[in-house]
Amino acid sequence: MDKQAIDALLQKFNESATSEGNARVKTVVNRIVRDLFYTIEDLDVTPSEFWSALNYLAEAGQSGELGLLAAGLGFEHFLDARLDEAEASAGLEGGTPRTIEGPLYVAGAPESVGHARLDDGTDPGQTLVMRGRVLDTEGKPLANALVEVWHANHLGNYSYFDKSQPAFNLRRSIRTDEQGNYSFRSVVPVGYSVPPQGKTQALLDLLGRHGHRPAHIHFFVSAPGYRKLTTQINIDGDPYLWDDFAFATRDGLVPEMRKAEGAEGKPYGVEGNFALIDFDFTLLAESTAAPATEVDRLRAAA
Ligand code: MBD
Ligand code: FE
Repeated sequence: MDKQAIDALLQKFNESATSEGNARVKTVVNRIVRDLFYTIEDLDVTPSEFWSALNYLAEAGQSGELGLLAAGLGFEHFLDARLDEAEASAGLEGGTPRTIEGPLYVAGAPESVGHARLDDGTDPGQTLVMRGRVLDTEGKPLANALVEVWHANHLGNYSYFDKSQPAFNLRRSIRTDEQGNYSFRSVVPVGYSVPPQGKTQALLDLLGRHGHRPAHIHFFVSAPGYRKLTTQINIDGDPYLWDDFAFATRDGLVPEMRKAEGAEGKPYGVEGNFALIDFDFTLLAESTAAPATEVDRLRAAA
């Protein structure tokens, strides 16, 4: 079938509408269906291939892996790249780079002011202290900003999704103090890998790709009057640092991790050697000239 014939067929389908519906949904769905019809035509997709794809999506949904798939196919990074572009066009510059949220945030983590300990002392990972300030683009510290942090344990697993970990292990919400400072004590995370027997890995295999992420720490940083920042920092030296299956590593998000002595960390009660990361977050002032950075997305809450 040529494209004109496909368009004529779709035109007839669309004429079957008997009520107004939703204009935005109609525009987007009609476009996607048309593009998929073209794809089926151009690539001569067989009926069996079509049903296999549909079944694949159904199974990925049933096993809760669609968020993982969105990251692995680069959709999440693409949405970031578009937000970056929109901000640049609006002249919004100088903030900490954003990078993807991923599917493993859990709302409701314990909140504290200034400092938090994220681990409960049972995780055998190397002790980590991370600290810094939340700033505006003029370098002015922002008091009472909220730093939400979450990361994997020494096995690359996240609490809540990994039921062997205590509730909110390695997840906290920290308010900056009067000087705009935050700090936390935790353990150095290890990179995540998609479930090896899952639907995401099955597709990655067919694409000749791996499902590994380099070790990273997630953040939401927010303050009234500023654009919410969704980002991550990476642990330098990870073999997958620039080979992330979710394409989230960015310049500016790989801080140095120093070896520090207990004395340097005394305020946090750390004995002996530990890893130390200094990292400031810079928030852009809120603006209506670019799309909102607060994203509606179904998230777990505990
Ligand atoms: C993660 O930890 C993650 O951050 C992403 C983006 C996907 C899967 C697991
Ligand atoms: Fe993650």
